[in-house]
Amino acid sequence: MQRTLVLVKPDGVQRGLVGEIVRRLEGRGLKLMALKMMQVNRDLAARHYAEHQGKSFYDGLLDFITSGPVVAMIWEGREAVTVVRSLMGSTDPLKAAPGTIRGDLALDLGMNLIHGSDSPARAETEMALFFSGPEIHQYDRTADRWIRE
Ligand code: D4T
Repeated sequence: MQRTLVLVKPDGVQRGLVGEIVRRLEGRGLKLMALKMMQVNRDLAARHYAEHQGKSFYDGLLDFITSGPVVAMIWEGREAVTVVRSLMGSTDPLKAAPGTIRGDLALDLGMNLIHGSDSPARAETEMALFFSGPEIHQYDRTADRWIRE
């Protein structure tokens, strides 16, 4: 079963949207495997956003993601990477469809509430950046027989 890393970014924590975002992911049927609130330091931010190094928005992006606590999560489910990305909506909230997290709750590219891994390979890298093995929970969820055929 596929897993993906999700971050509620500092704007989502400050705006009290952690519960709303978790509710949407849980409601879809995704399974929560790990969750913690944490402060992202500059080193972790640089490793997480390494692909953007050198771009015009890179420094601001690091300032933003380190500006307050985030809530980091691992979610599991069929095609979890794609499912989470579709629930998030487009990177630019102005282009995100209504019904998506960004399309319903955000306005600005630099304050887009949520991160989700953009490929299964990135998900593996990012999960290892944010979580150690014992923080990831293995458990049976009784509702799964009503979610998965
Ligand atoms: P993240 O990585 O935060 O989940 O966002 P996305 O996967 O949807 O988008 P991304 O990696 O292309 O961008 C990372 C992050 O940078 C901000 N950003 C992006 C920005 O401030 N200005 C820009 O021009 C772009 C492209 C928003 C998300």
